[in-house]
Amino acid sequence: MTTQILKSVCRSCHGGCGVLLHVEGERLTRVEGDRASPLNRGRLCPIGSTTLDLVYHPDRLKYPMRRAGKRGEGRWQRISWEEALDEIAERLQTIKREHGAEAIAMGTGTGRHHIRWVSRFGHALGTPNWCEPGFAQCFHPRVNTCLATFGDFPVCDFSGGTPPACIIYWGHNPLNSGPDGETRFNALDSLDSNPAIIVVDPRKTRLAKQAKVWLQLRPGSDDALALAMLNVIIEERLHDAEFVAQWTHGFDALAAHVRRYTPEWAQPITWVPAGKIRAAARLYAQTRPSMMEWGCAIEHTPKCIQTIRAVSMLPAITGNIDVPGGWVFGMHGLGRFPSLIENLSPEMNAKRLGADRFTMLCGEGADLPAAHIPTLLQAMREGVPYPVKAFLVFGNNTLSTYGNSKQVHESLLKLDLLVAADLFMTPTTELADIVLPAASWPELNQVVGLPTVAANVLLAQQKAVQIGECKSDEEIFVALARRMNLPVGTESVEEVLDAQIRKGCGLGYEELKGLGFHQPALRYRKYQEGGFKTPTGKIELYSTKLEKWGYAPLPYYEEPPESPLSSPAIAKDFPLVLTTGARIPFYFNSEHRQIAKLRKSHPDPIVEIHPDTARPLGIRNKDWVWIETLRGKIKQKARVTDEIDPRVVHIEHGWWFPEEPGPEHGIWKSNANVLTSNAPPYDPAMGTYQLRALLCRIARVEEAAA
Ligand SMILES: Nc1nc2c(c(=O)[nH]1)N[C@H]1C(S)=C(S)[C@@H](COP(=O)(O)OP(=O)(O)OC[C@H]3O[C@@H](n4cnc5c(=O)[nH]c(N)nc54)[C@H](O)[C@@H]3O)O[C@H]1N2
Ligand SMILES: Nc1nc2c(c(=O)[nH]1)N[C@H]1C(S)=C(S)[C@@H](COP(=O)(O)OP(=O)(O)OC[C@H]3O[C@@H](n4cnc5c(=O)[nH]c(N)nc54)[C@H](O)[C@@H]3O)O[C@H]1N2
Ligand code: SF4
Ligand SMILES: [Mo]
Repeated sequence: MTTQILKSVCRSCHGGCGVLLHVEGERLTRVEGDRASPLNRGRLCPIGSTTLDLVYHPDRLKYPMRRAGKRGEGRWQRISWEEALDEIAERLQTIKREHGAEAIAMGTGTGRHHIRWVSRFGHALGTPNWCEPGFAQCFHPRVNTCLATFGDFPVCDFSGGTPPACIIYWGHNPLNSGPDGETRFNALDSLDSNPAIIVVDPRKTRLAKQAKVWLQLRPGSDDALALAMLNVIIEERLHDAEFVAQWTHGFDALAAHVRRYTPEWAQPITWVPAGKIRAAARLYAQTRPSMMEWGCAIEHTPKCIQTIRAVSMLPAITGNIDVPGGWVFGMHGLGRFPSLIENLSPEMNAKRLGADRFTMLCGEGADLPAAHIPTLLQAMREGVPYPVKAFLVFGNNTLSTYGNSKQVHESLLKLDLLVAADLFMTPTTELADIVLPAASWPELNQVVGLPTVAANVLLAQQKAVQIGECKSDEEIFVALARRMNLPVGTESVEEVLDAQIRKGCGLGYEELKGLGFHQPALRYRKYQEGGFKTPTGKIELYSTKLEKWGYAPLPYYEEPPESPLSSPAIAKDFPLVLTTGARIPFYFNSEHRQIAKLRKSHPDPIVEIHPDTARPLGIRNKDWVWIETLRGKIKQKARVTDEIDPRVVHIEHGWWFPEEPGPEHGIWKSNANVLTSNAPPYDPAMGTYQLRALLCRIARVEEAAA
């Protein structure tokens, strides 16, 4: 049989690695890294390498199903797509008629191929309520903050050929996780030129071991640390005075503001010695060009917008902006996605849950406004401020990755209609009324511009195989929009893709498919052509936008609500600082536990504990350990290691056990979000809740219970 080879792009994480899909007849036989791709040069990570095991996994959902017994009873009836779409369309029309379109909410997961299609369908339907667990907690706080500060979203210049002299990794471990919308291979290759490394991380990661300066901070104190570094750079006049004078707004106000935030002030807050803070600030400011690699760790505490603002000012005042080997703005090679938000009236936009408070998540300050999850869950549970009756989840294991899983469970049970599209049965799809079988990435057509927002490289994804009756999420939305006779959102998927790339770079989808990828030449110092896209035309150290929206125009320090400093009474019973969710190279968030080869490499959830903390509690390496917070208790397996501060424990997130019986599949055993809270206070602008830097206590699990 002849083998056909299709160029495509892996999307098992946020994506990016170029691949060659080998197809024999109807079957995908090999997934090979594409050596021509600038994002991976032929390499694939463990997850990408097991794509065939994902596509052909025996547990894949292959046809639509309707719940046969009570909700969550685990009894299902196979139905046709016709029946599934008819039933969903009819039930949505009824809810819309009786409660208004806003009573229907859409949900999805992080940065997937179809993420923008979820909000597009919601907007076509007329509802402003769509959400994603990362929108207030991951990446989008950085995007929206940078849009306010810089007028665009900066990314690391991995592709321009100028190596960085210094890289600072702030709460980010791209060797395990891959930066958002880039690939880990570029991050790995950037180490080849032997840059000076600074790491800000409570755990001694591989990068921390290689670092010139490792700042082992207390989780949740990133704002204090960033402010102290700004203090040192400005007080010692290590900033780029010329760039600052010409291209920033509010430097004098910032300088006066950070004078109080000395390294000596920061030491007891951050647990980092003042001398180390000074050393890091000096090294960073004096070694140029330098890259800032930052991650979601700074977005998992309330008040994240001000933390991000403070961290982002380090590259700004040192002039590492839009320069070779530094932070650069993108070429935006992909046109704007047609979100159809214009289909919502101003009144409907104002009804978005959270829009009354969180301008940078739900309103004018958001690149793409989304609903505030805790407010949405409350609307499901209590009908306040108005009822939400239906939730359509396309690619998110809600019980696993939203904060406060027990409350999420309670909220989902109150719905009239829960529809879930996924690759597999999960503890969340088990609660649905209708389950839809989604196509995985080699089964669908798409385009992607990476890094996300910047779109310096455009890649085409193409359908290589058909599995069962699976449909791509995009196709499901088009089919539903047509069935419901919606006024917009009914064009074919390929029409939308084609128009979007044509707008960005002039190529059509078919042409891009043939090329595999397209990389427009990167230009630097683009701000010289017309300033920064902010109200003042400069980088706004003092933010006129935040001020206008009623938020602090200069960054400040504030303790997370649950911490040894802010809640010493809780700390008496829960003395350890808990951080969660450092990424695992073998899994993407809650996924892939059913892929045998990956599971073999990382069979159990791991809690990291320092030997001095473990010993008095009788905890040895590989013991199962209870981890308990005010919200609840779970168990994970101990890794006793001096690579973590004795006052901190780290647990993994995303754990459930596909091999255990449904409907729960062990979701309550080791799930980090049994321990987290989604209660206020929230970030005033973004509505962010606290997923990390909480308080906990630990105990050995006795043999019988293990
Ligand atoms: N293989 C794989 N890749 C992934 C993912 C995955 O699940 N698996 N998930 C994707 C997603 S959704 C995201 S958002 C990114 C996340 O990717 P990253 O941003 O890299 O996130 P983490 O690895 O969680 O965080 C990096 C480091 O932050 C440290 N850290 C923990 N708490 C704090 C703190 O309070 N302050 C600071 N400064 N550091 C802290 C952790 O010890 C960890 O080493 O990765 C994406 N890529
Ligand atoms: N405690 C704690 N909680 C966290 C985090 C943390 O660090 N700590 N991290 C947070 C962050 S940064 C993020 S981004 C979120 C991640 O949260 P999500 O991105 O929502 O990740 P999952 O919950 O794993 O949901 C992904 C689901 O999509 C399914 N899927 C995969 N591909 C497709 C597809 O093409 N179509 C469809 N329909 N389904 C598909 C998978 O099988 C899986 O069930 O978690 C957040 N939650
Ligand atoms: S890093 Fe992401 S895109 Fe690359 S092979 Fe792994 S899962 Fe696929
Ligand atoms: Mo994320």
